[in-house]
Amino acid sequence: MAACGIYNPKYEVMPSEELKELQLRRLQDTVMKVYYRVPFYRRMMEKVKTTPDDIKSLDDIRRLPFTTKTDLRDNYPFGLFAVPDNEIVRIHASSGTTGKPTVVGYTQKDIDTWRELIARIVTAAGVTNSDTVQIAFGYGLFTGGFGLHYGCEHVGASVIPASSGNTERQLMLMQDFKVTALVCTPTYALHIAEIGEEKGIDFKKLPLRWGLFGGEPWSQSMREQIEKRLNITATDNYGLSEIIGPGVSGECLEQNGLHIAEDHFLAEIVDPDTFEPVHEGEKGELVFTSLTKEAIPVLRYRTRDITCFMSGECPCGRTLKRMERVSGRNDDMLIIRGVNVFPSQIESVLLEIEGAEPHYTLIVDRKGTLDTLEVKVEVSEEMFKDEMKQMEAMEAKVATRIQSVLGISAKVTLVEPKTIERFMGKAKRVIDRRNR
Ligand code: DLL
Repeated sequence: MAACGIYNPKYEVMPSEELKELQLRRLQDTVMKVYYRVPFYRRMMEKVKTTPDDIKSLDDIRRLPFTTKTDLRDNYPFGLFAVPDNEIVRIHASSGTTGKPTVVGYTQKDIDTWRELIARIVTAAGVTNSDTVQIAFGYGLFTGGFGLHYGCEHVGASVIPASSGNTERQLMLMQDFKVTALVCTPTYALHIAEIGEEKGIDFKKLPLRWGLFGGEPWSQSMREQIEKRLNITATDNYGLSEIIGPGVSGECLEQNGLHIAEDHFLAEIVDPDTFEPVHEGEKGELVFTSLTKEAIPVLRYRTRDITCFMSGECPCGRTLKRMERVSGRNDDMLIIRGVNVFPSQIESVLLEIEGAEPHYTLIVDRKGTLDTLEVKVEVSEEMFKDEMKQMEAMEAKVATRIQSVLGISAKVTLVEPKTIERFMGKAKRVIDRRNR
């Protein structure tokens, strides 16, 4: 495995005691600011009878209230801002499925922090000033495009702000501009690979080496597919608008967990039912408190994302704690006949089966009182040309695997190649008809 550089060793390899002291100072400062500047937080803290003076150790974070997406929406658009309007230099928003978007603001210092955090993750993922980076995330209110853009420029890479969509043009740019790194959602990377293959592009002959993917959950098997088809090393990076955007955590070339920018964000993993911290190594909901943000600091923001902290040191030398890849969100988690199912678990099963393509839709419905799950999955061209008998055997095989791995029965329907919708950004793979 190629060794990756470390962008800011002072913080990325900071001894843990020193880091904790820094976090405590920054936490105290943040709590003080929100208490005096944001009426919402003042009220929330009064409710739980906590004042800034109560925060004497990092464990005292548990005395602070949680914040949720609903709180941000209720204070739409700028109610949680902690600085006067004239200090805001950028606004982004994340589109929700319903209603108003969640709005986030940045001061110049926030933008500088963000740029540095992206510089760290892209360096960790192999990108240097010799790279040409194609950013195929949407540029706009979504934090993906602009977020990655400035950080990649900051490390001195040549940045192509391709934005998402128009896949044929993406492929043209990739070839003509000798792109070495692709940045987008994993789903879009796969789509680019697919269209490229259709056009007869041999990715092995291109200088493309790195893929930096994030914005949605993806499985290890999906990573292997993308790496093979695009002939690259693919790393995962994670973030959310409410915290800063991308740059909250990212994998190094060890590809074994995402290092969290702990000097800027204090991470907790809690049991989503009791809100108590989970035991070491257990999965739970990721919660972040911002430590340096000026425009819109957040206390104990419930991300809804499910992961766990990883123990042990990373061979890359970074001391920043690692989290496992996010397996899904607890609000995306399907409960089918009482069994908790993450779409990513089904994806892993599908990708292990020869002939199944990584394009699928999960349809959940209810017949009487019984939940039903249908898995529609595309098959490869070769498989599709096979005899009916073989197709039936494959359907049975997929259903058996789902039953043995997840403990639920599913109706499996194989569909023709290229009939399931492709996505340029985040994929939507679940249709839940139960609550209509
Ligand atoms: O998706 C920020 C981002 C852009 C991250 C580009 C990485 C790359 P939002 O639109 O606010 O922000 O969506 C945040 O997306 O809570 C997760 O559920 C999901 N998510 C983001 N990155 C990952 C990832 C951006 N690497 C929500 N793995 C988060 C799994 C991810 N889920």
